[in-house]
Amino acid sequence: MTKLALSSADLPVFFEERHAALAARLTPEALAPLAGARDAADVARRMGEPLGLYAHLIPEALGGAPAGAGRAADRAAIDVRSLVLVREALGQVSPLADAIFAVQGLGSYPVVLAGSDAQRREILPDVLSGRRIGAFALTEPEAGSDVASLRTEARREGDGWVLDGEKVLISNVPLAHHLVVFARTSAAAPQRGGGDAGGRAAITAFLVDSGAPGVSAEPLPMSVPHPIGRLRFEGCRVPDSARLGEVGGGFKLAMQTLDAFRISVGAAANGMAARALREAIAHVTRRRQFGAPLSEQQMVRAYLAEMATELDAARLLVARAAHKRDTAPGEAGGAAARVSTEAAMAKMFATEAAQRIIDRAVQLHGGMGVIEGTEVERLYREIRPLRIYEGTTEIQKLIIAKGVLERAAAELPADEPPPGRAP
Ligand code: COS
Repeated sequence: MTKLALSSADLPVFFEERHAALAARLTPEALAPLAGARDAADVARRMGEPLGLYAHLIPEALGGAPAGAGRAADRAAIDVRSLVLVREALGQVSPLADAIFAVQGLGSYPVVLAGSDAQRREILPDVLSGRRIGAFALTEPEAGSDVASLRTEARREGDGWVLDGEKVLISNVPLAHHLVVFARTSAAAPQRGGGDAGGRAAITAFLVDSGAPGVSAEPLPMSVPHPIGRLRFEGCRVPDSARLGEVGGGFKLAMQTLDAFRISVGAAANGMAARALREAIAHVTRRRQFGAPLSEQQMVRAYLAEMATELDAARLLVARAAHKRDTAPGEAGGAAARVSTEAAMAKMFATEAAQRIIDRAVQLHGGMGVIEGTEVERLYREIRPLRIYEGTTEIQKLIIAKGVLERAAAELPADEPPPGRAP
């Protein structure tokens, strides 16, 4: 492999010179130590040093990469287009590295966004170097898509909090040094669908050491190499200074984090799809059947046409969402613009398209496509979790529909009835 397929080359309108410089550093040779590696701890360390990839998760003021002109006032500025390029590259070279990188982001961005100066200084320089790995402990056995119904409890006791509950399907658990834990801080009972003081408004985030007394972890085996596990909190005592942001601010913090990182899930899917397309092209041009290379067959060409078009459409949606997130005027105080709808479109379309593209690549390989260890067989297993994690395709559809309806309502003249309603 001489070059990786990265969007900054094909879609320069969405990217800047510094992105081209980053893309030039993301070569197969530079990332070769990650390719095929199965030791998650080693992969996690290497992405810190020597590769320096975690710099794209940390604001420039704390030693991270610059987020571009006009973002100086935003103390939480990270550049989502850089995340897109890194994850497109990792998706092509090592989906294991990609997953660890993404969760390092989920486990540190809440600190970037809402951490006190002390928390930021304690955590982020070590995240940057890879000496510290983070995890994002949101999902529970009874609260996956329905975040607002989570049950892990944080009880006020003295000048601190006591955490009790269980988290499951938490990536990076076997490696993580710190956990961003979302817990219920109100006495009100959780309610399905949240939406009131018993749901969203009762959730608070905490920064918890994975080795703290009262925390236990258990790995869960997955169908692909991926560090993931279960966490139990039993009388886990933390000081109030472990709180991340406001009491009751946890739901919004989780959503803000997911908004930024969902775009990059689409990018990882595009990387895996690009790799599958390349493998498929190599195979059909080499493999001869009926006296000619497979690539001479019209049906094979139709597959290639669909795969390439879907991949380009996905890359456009991802680049659009990332560009808007990085450049659109945000909230007062310089915070990034909200791009929930565009992020959900990018995540949903790219992951679904990648699944179809990789499935076609398997089909084009014939029987070899299902032999364990071939590239397309591995990609077929690696792509599957992306349609689920950081919000399922079905949840993305809810977010998109809500955004579209809100936009339509906002554009209506005041005296017109909402769409679908009789005057
Ligand atoms: N930035 C800032 N605020 C946000 C936000 C964002 N990106 N997203 C939501 N909010 C705010 C909303 O503005 C709203 O606040 P107000 O009540 O003050 O208006 C509040 O949060 C609730 O938002 P929303 O109405 O969209 O929430 P819903 O309860 O309707 O839907 C879903 C929530 C289902 C979309 C959410 O629970 C979700 O994303 N679930 C999937 C969770 C997930 O991805 N899990 C994987 C875990 S990580 S592997």
